[in-house]
Amino acid sequence: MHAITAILALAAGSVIAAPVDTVAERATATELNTAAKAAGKVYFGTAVDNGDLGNSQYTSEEKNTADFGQITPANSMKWDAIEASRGKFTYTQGDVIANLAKTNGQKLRCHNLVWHNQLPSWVSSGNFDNATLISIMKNHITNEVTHYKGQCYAWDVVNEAINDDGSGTLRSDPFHNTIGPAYLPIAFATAHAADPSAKLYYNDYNIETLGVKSTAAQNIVKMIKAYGAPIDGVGLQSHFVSGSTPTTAQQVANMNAFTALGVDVAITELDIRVKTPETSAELTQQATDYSSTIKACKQVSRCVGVTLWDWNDKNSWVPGTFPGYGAATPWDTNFQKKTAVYNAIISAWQS
Ligand code: 9MR
Repeated sequence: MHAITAILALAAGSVIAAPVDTVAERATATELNTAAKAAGKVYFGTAVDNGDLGNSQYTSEEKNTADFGQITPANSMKWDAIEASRGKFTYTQGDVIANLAKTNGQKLRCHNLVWHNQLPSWVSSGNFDNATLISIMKNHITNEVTHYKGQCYAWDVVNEAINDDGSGTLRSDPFHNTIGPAYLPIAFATAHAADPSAKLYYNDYNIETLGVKSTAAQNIVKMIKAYGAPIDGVGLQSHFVSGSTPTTAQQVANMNAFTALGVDVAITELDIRVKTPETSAELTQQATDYSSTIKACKQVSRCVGVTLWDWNDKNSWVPGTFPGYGAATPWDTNFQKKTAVYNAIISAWQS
């Protein structure tokens, strides 16, 4: 009991509840989400993919809210899953993840509404004119955001709109090619109208340090606001490579450039891949790299939380996309915690 409380309790001749002792609370916050919250964050979370839910080892950890206070559907809320053919909306798989969040008491980051990838061919090859594509995009957003109204802490409204070739230009995709850059503010305004209380994010990769692509993302924030549309945050995906992960200071400087524009930031898809088969030296480096990123979020008050993409190496997208790399998450392929990585994350929240 707190010393002063003990004295008061003695004086009153009865035991009264101890006040919250922040120092003690921090010391006992030894899981990923409890530690993040003790550090003042809204959540620590993970991507969850529908195809992985058949495994009981997966589901028992996925719903462990001490580690994961937030989940993001890895695939089942994307355009190809929701509106595979024009005007036909299918929410079955997305609802599975939304219901998991509800049942387990986890926040839901909804992902995503407008993206050049996982876009059905009726949209990507439709050759629609400007007015028609605007109406298709608005209809998709309105329908999906309305379906999940009240359930999404945040929506990734537009995903990966910027070219990854160092040019800082907007991608050549059906939305940009047909509607022009205005598709971004139109998408944000439409999402806001459908669920005014969801936080609306622009989400991208390779925007985690200052540079051409980060500047382009900052310009997107400015443009959306200049059009009079709302934007609440920027998602820094953070798909990193161990040994070349940006330093805490680099990530903090970058986060500050976004928050100076009046938006939150979140680390939305964190994983740190290593060359496989991984050595213990590489795993030690990986623990340091996880720590650098968590410390950056800790230091920036408007960094609201961190999401892993995914939480274990068995279900991670990395080996399938980057041959020769893997082991990118804090749990191994047998769902065993990598203690060094896990503890590095906790210590970083407590630093
Ligand atoms: O994790 C997702 C994987 O299962 C899909 O095959 C892939 C297809 O594009 O998308 C993955 O998630 C991506 C996310 O939606 C956006 N940022 C990059 C992620 C990894 O590719």
